[in-house]
Amino acid sequence: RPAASFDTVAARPWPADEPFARDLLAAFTRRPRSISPKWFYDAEGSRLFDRICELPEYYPTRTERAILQAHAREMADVIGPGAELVEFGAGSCDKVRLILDELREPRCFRPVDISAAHLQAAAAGLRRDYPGLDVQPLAADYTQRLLLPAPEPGVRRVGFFPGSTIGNFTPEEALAFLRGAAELLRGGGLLLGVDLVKDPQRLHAAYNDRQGVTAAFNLNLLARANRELGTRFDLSAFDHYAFYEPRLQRIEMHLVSRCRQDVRLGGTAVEIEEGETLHTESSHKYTLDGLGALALQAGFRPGPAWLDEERWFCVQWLAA
Ligand code: AVJ
Repeated sequence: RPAASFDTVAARPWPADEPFARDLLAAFTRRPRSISPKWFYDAEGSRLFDRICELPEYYPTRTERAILQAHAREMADVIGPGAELVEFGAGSCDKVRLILDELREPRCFRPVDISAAHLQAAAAGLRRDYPGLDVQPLAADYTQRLLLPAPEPGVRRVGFFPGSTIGNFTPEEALAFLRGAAELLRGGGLLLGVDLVKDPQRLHAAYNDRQGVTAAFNLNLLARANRELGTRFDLSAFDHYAFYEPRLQRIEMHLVSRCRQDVRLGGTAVEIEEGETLHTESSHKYTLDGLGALALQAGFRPGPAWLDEERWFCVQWLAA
């Protein structure tokens, strides 16, 4: 291969206006370096996340599903008849089906998700399988204030936020989110899925699976940048590193540089030292008491909590 071939490839123009480009540049120019985990989820990242959910070490998805399966009737009773259901970050809308199957005369279902394409497909599937249900998808970022029409008089609005997605928020962000949700859901409530504090070894294993799927998921952030932004990250120059920090009750995921390296982000040259990290995700774990206190502070009244036998995961009802 002629040595010139590399240099004659015209560099792709840096898409400076794209939100991912802006966030990635900001991530590499602040200290400590960190980026929002929302950028994991392109098509490839979503596929890898689906594989994570099937891993033997990754207990949250199957544990929450078992809790929903075992207690959906009781949950539907707490929600009550004729409710409007709003799911935050609905994705493929598969968990909510366990609730919908037991819910009496739901008035309407509003799945909210940033990915419009994903949402339309999920809504079509729900309309097919629940012919009487009024499905009203909303393509929006649920961390911002949601603009929803006021429910008809007498209709209780109930939120569904499964998957311990709330764990991606810091406690301060979780409080802000819950305050907004309490306001939106006043008179109804929130059904919240939360991963619980447990043996650190178990937590560690869930984010360090033997097949390396979580590592691929983490590294996909840089692979995605290479695909979408034309960066030239060498994926073999970074290690996946995930650990539990008990004092902050959270898993931290990082990409650690294996060597000193220079990367170009458009017009900006970034120097990365050997051992330097990009913090890509935090996944906060809660105790039942900590969750209850946070919910109270946000203006909810904690009600029943459903747990698995091992007490690894919890689906908590919060009355608004
Ligand atoms: C989707 C945020 C709940 O934190 O466990 C899984 C994402 N990251 N493995 C989590 C994730 C690495 C997941 N959440």
